[in-house]
Amino acid sequence: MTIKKFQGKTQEEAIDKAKAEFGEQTVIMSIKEIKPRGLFQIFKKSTFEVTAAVEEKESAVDSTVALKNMQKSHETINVTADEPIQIPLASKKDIAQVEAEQSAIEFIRKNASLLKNEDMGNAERIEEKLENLQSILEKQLSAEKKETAKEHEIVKTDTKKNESLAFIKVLYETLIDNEVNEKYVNQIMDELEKVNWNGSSVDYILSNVYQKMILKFGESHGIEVNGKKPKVVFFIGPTGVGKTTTIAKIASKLKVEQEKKVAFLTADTYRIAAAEQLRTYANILDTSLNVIYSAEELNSAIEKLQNYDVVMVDTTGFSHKSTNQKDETKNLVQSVDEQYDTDVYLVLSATTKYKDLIEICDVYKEISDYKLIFTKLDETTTYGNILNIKLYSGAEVAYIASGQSVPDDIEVLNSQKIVKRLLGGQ
Ligand SMILES: Nc1nc2c(ncn2[C@@H]2O[C@H](COP(=O)(O)OP(=O)(O)O)[C@@H](O)[C@H]2O)c(=O)[nH]1
Ligand SMILES: [Mg+2]
Repeated sequence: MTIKKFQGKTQEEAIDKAKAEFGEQTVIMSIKEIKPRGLFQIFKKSTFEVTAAVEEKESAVDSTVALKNMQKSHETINVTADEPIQIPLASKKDIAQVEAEQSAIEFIRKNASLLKNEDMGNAERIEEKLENLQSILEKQLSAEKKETAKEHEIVKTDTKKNESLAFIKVLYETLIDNEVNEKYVNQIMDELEKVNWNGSSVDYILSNVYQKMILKFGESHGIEVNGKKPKVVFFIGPTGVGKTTTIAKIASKLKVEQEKKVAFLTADTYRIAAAEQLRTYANILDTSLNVIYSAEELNSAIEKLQNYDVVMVDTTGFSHKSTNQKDETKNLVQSVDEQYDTDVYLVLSATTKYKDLIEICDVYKEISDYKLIFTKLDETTTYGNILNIKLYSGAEVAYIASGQSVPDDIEVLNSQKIVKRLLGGQ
């Protein structure tokens, strides 16, 4: 499959351009209105951008006619709606394909609700669900095969293709709905093109995309304390993202679950209440807290903590536009003595806009390489930015936090859970 964008003054013009290049086989994946920007925007009209796809292999029957008809009246497929989806009939010739398409959509609705109904179970249960999807599909397909007369073979082959195409469209829209950046959605679809999806079962396509996305997330680890003591761990990031709360959560887990000795240092002397907030946690966790007022004090402070496993360093949050404070944090992180095993975590809120996250990633990269922690997943319904930023930065997403509760609301990223969620599960 090849995917490309076309622009036009009207939707029709953009679609026509797509057809002119891709031919009648074109499948319109999405239509986006681009509002004019700038000073004179009120005098300008919107333009339209169409994302179109085409299969490279020629097929005996035009398998996309029905799908395109459906798209004209249903820009998005509401996979959760209870009422059956009506597909407008183009001509008698297409009826068989339209029926096939309708059964495909019906089928996808069932699969989608299966994904949606499941709670965030453990990895095995997710795999189990994928297997369930497969067995449901196999039953449906074998039932179809039995009732198929020889003369209908072509249409049935085509039904499979329609199913695949419609399902790919649903996946595409689900990822976009979850705010996975279009660039990355197209990348995933391009990779799918390399496997032989054509006529593959819906379940085959789903597990393929699922596995590819899990590979994109890669491995995630919590803080590992194996090497030389103490390990020094910095938490950097914008104001209010949850650095201090995250430190308390992780420290508590390290202490209780791994019986590690944890000490706190804070360089956040910018706000009066900041050190006090960490002191409160230090008291609850019965751990030591030292305040450092300059980068020069860092190594002597760590030196006094030689019998601790981990020293967690809280820093002043700063806006990615503030160069002064960036330099201070950079000095601090870079002044740590080389003898210490060091980790730097950039803490980001999942509620921050994609564009700002990109800028934050860039600015904090000047301080150090980092791993990522996403907080406030409980405050957003779309997790696309976690994948976007993972792919943009190439950094490991180590932890995710989904609430204010210390220490419960944090965990090492489970890519299977996140991917399932991005694919429409809950
Ligand atoms: N809803 C929600 N709130 C969080 C989460 N993590 C931190 N917070 C809250 O965000 C606010 C700022 O947290 P804080 O740790 O002081 O942020 P810092 O300025 O980066 O140190 C506090 O009210 C926290 O309780 C989270 O995962 N979900
Ligand atoms: Mg703080």
